[in-house]
Amino acid sequence: MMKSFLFLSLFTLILYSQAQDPIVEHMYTADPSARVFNDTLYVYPSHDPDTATWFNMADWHVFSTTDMENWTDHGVAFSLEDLSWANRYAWAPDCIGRNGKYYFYYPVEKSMIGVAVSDKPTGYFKDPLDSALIHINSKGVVCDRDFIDPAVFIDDDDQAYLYMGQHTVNAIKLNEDMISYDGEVHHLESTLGFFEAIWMHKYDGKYYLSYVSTSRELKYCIGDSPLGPFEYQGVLLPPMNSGTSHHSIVEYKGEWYLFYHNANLYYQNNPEVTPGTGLKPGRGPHRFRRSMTFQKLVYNEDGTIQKVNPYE
Ligand code: FUB
Repeated sequence: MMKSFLFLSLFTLILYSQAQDPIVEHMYTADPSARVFNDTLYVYPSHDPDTATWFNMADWHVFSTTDMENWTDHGVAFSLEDLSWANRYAWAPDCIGRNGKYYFYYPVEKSMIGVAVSDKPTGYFKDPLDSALIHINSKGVVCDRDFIDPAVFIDDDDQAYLYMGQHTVNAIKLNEDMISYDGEVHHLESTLGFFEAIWMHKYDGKYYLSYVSTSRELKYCIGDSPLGPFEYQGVLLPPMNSGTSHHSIVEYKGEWYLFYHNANLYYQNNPEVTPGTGLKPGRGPHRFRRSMTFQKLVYNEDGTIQKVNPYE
């Protein structure tokens, strides 16, 4: 018994002494959506409050880097205070550039997705609709839990797609104006063990749909079209010590990166607290005071992606 306890303690120590560091330390950040605009990498995360004991987020900051080492916080780019139609849960956002404008998609109230627009990737963004772009009661939406986690993707033919949902993946085709859609809601397969945090990217002509699964592992599948069907490929990242690990995948300066979050900044700031493990993250503030990080992603020759080891 004592032997296995010693082994476990040592294992935990090794796990956490090697875990990935937060890329910003002055605030808690989660759900990082990384994008490249004009040779600069921008990250659009959620902002977990310093004293959070639940997902009570209220605004969004934008961060940028040109060397993957030094990060600039551009400050608040959009806030719940800017909305007349929602006042809770400023969760995982995403952003994309098109025709000289930047479109910031964000979930609120666990039931609505909004869009805000700016001339700059750092904002300030403005709500052009004064209402949600799509919400849980919109015609065609199927979502058996929260309606969250928008992720935007523009294909090579210029068609833009917005994915969102929890447990069920809803996808819409955005119109050219990026602030409306064609009225139809598509539903992607429910057989992939999808939980939340969908991300779409294209590599070598194939569509990669990655997501946090019901086992809290980050998984991915590949298809020949942005709306599927998709074939399951495997796990990209094991469960994190924060319970959630919402990610994004981006190519920058010839390298591919996986951005995600863990609870390492919380444990760094609270050394008296014993960390949970990825599989058993436990209950506590670490689940709501998260920190974004990233690692390189490596493709195999056949287009599959090597599993990331977050402890190396
Ligand atoms: O940050 C709030 C929620 O936690 C996100 O919407 C999920 O993806 C999870 O990371």
